[in-house]
Amino acid sequence: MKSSELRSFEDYQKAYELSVKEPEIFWEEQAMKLKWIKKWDKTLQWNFDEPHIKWFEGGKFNITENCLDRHLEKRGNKIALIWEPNDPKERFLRLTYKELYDKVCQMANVLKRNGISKGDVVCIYMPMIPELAISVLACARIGAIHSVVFAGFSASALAGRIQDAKAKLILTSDGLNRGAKQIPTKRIVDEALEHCPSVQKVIVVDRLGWAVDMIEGRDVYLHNELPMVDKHCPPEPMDAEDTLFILYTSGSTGKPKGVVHTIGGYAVFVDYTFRNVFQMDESDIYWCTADIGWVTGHSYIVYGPLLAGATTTMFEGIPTYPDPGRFWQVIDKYGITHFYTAPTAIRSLMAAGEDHVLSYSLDSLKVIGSVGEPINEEAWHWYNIHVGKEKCPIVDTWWQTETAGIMISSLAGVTPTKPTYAAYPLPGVQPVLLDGEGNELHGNNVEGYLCIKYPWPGILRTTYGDHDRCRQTYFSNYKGYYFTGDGAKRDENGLYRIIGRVDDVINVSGHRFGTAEIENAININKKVVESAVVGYPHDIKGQGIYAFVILWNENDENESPERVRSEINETITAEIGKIAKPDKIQIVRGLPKTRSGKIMRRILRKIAENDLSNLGDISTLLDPTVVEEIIEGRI
Ligand code: 7RM
Repeated sequence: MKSSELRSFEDYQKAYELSVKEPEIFWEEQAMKLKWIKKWDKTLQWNFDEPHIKWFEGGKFNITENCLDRHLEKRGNKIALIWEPNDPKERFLRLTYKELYDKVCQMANVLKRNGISKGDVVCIYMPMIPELAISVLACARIGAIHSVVFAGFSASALAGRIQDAKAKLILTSDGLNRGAKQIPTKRIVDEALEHCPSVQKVIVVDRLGWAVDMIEGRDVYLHNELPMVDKHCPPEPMDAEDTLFILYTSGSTGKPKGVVHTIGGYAVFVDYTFRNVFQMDESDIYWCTADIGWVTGHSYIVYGPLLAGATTTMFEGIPTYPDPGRFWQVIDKYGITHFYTAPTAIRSLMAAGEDHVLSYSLDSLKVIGSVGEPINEEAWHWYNIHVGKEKCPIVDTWWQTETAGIMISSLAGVTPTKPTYAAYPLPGVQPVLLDGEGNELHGNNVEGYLCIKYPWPGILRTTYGDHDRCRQTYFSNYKGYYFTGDGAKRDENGLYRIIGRVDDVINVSGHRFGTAEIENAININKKVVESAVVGYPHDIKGQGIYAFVILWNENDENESPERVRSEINETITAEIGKIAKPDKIQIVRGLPKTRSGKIMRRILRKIAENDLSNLGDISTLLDPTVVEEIIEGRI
C-alpha cells in the first residue's frame, strides 16, 4: 500500500486547487498526518516584508518521535537504514527501526552527558557513516540545533561555520574514506578549533582505527561514551517554530549564510513532498546518493524517508570506486526500487561508457530521480534508457537549501514528465515568473525570474544571526515575493523548466559557490592583486569555474604560470576545499572594468564560454584593450 495521497493526475489537480484557495486548510490536513504532542493554535502568520513567517504556532512536536517512535509498533523490525561502505568488500550494515531508535536515544544521551541541552548548537563534521544520520537525529531528539558541515570543506571553511553558529560541541571521525583516498577529518577539526573558542567538546567516531591526537578534557571517543549512558531518552517536546537546524549555503556575497529551518513546518513539508513525489510501497527500498552535508541529504536521506517509515540507504563512497559500475552494483545488491541522484553523476557515468551499466540488471528499479542542477537532454535520455530501462518515471526535482524540500517536480507515475523539465509545482507551492520590472508574467510560453508568491511550511525563516541579510537576499529584489535566484520558463502546458542561476552563484556538480566567495579565497594568495571568477558550461560538472587573475609581479622570471596556478589552487583548497578549485585560471594584466570600477562579468562570461560574437559595447570601458588581451590568452 502506498503512503502517498495523490494517486492520479486528478488527485493532484484537486489538491493543487485547494492548496491555492485554502492554503491553511490544505496544510492543516497534511500536518494532522504527523503526531503532535500538542496541536497548534495558529496555522500561519506571515509577511514577506520583514520577513516574518510562522507555521503551526503553539504546536508541540518532536521530529524524531515522528521518524522513529511512531513507527515502532508497525515497523519495529522493518529495515530503516542500509549502510553501504566505501569498500564493496567491507561488511554493510542494516538497522531496523527499533535498532535505529535505540542508537539515536543512546547518542542523544551521550550528547547530554557532554553538556548539550535544548537550544545548543552542535556541529557535525563527519563522513557518510551511520553515526552521521544518528547524530543528526540525536540532536533533534533533545532539541539541540544541528549544523552539519560537509566533510569536504577545509579547516578554514569549517572554522567560519563553527564561529558563526557558536557551536558548543563537534562530532567528527578520526578520518574518512573517499574512493582510494583517506582524509584526516580529526586533524582538520583540530586545525579549525584553534580559532573556535565556543567549542567545549569533541566527540570522535573511530572509523579507520587511526591513533589521532586527543586533547584531554576536550576530546572523547564515542565508543568510550556509549557504555556510560542509558538506552532510554524521551523526545524533548519542542515548539513548532524552534530551530531544527542551520545549514550553510553560498550566495552572491562572500560569506556563506546559515539557512535556518524550524521544526514543525520542515517536518510537514518534507514528509508530504517525499511521500507524494516518490510514491513508495511499503516494501520498497530507497537510495539517495547525496551527502548528508547538503540539504538533499538532510531532507531526503534522513528526515523524509524516516518520517514516511521507508527504508533509506546511505553510501559512504563515490560513484566511480572501485569502478564506474558502483551505483548499479549497489542497486542490484539491495534491490533498490527508488534511486535519486544528481545530473553530474549521471553525466560522469555516461562518459565512462555503457558497459558498466549494462552488466547489471537494475530490474528492481521503479522510480529514478534527479536533483541539484538542470539536467540536459542527453543525460536525461541516457538515464531513462540505460538506468530506468524506459519503464521508470523520472522525477526531476527542483528545490533549494532555502526551500527545505521539493517545490517543482512531477509525482512519480502520477503527473506528466517531459525531458529537462521539472514539470509542475507541488500542491501548496505557488511559483510565478517575473519580468525585469517585477511584473508577473501570466499565461504560458513565458520566461522570467522564478519567484514564489505564498509561504509553504518549509520556507527558510531567517539566516542565522543576521535577519536583515535574509530579507535582502530573498525578499527585497521583488517586493512581496520570495526570489529563488533562478530563471525559468513555463511551456505551453504550464510545465516549468529551470534554466539556471541568474545571480552570481556558480553551480558546480550541484554544489553552490558564490563568485565573490571564490574570489575572496584567491585574493588571500599574496601574489594576487585582484581576481574575477565566472561560471562556464562544463560537460560533466554542469558549470566549471573560470578565474581571471591579476598578479603583483607578472613579469617575474621565477614565476611560471603553472606554479602560480598551483599555488592559487592550494589557497582555495585551504580556504574552501578542493571542490571549489577553478577548472581554468588565466593570468591577465587587467580586468574589463567600467569607469566606476565595476568588473564587467558579462564580458568575462562570454570569453569563458568562448562566445566572442556578442561582447557588446566595450568602448566605455576604462581600458578597452584589456579585453583583446584576455581573448588572446583565453584557455
Ligand atoms: C536541492 C539543491 C539550489 C540550486 C537551485 C537551482 C539548482 C536544484 C534543480 C536545479 C534545475 C533541478 N539545493 N537546482 N535542483 N536546477 N533543475 N531539478 O540542490 O541549495 O544546493 O541548490 O540548484 O539553481 O537554485 S541547493
